Amino acid sequence: MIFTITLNPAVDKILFLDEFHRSRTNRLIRTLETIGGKGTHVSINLKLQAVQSIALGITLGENGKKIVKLMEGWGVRVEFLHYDLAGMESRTNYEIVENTGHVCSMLTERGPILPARLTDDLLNQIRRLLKAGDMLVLTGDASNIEDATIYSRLTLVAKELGVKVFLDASGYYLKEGLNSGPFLIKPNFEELCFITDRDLKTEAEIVSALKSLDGFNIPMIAMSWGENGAIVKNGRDFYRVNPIKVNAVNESGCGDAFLSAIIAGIEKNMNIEETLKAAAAVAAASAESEGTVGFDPNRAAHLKEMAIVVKIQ
Ligand code: TA6
Repeated sequence: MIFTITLNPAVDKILFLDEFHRSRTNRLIRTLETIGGKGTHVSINLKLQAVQSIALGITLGENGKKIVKLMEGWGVRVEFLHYDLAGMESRTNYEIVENTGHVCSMLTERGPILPARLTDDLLNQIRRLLKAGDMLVLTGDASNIEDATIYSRLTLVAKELGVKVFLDASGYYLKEGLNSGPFLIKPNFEELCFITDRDLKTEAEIVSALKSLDGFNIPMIAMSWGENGAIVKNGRDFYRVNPIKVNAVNESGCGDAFLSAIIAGIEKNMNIEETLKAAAAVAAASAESEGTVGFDPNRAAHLKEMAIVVKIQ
């Protein structure tokens, strides 16, 4: 079974307008409310690829109950730990989508800092639920957790149980997570520059930076590179995943979609080229949807025909 963990799930409020003007009243065209956070998105995107998963995480208050309802609305099995604690509500994130120039800007709340006993409960839950052969996806913001080693602790507990861990975090949470030896990490370009402390520019420099992480024994590293697609290390092999050009409406969430397709490919025992073509297609189809999550599976299947994956080493 695949489990996703969202330590800081959110409700996303998407605000559509023609063009954003600072220090003026901006009239919204319309708004859209959907599920936020990244583990939540991976579970939903897996569902759209006919792959079951169980969504874990911590929710708080009325907003937390709304998050669970939104997840169930997508038909995802949810086993969040929910708490009603005075003055504590799961966060709301805001995204401004400007039609002019097609710009998407995310404004994320930090949310309330979680008492340590809540993450202890989560650790006990995964000790109870996970077993050898399962996969665990750790992704998204964890700044609501004071312990910056939380992803390492979750990774070590899962590995002791014989579980494969997929880590998509940023900043210090990612750097700290390297030491626990996840099966896969998905840094974007800036995050790879940060964890390797290099000012990368070329594809060759990126491949060399990926090789410089060999000491952490991470079998797979998928570096998303925005409109340049992605560079993926799989064992000792390296692949360039070309982006598929589409009329993007909302690119937020494409990284979660890309990651979900890699996990779906591994779950379905697809070969690496087919898996990466599917990842490019699912990410592109996700960009065509107006929300921060979701895509048309038939459209993704069509786009996969156009996907180009090149083995570069
Ligand atoms: O990737 C898109 C998205 O998941 C949005 O839905 C928004 O909620 C945000 O990113 C959350 O990311 P964070 O890193 O804050 O967990």
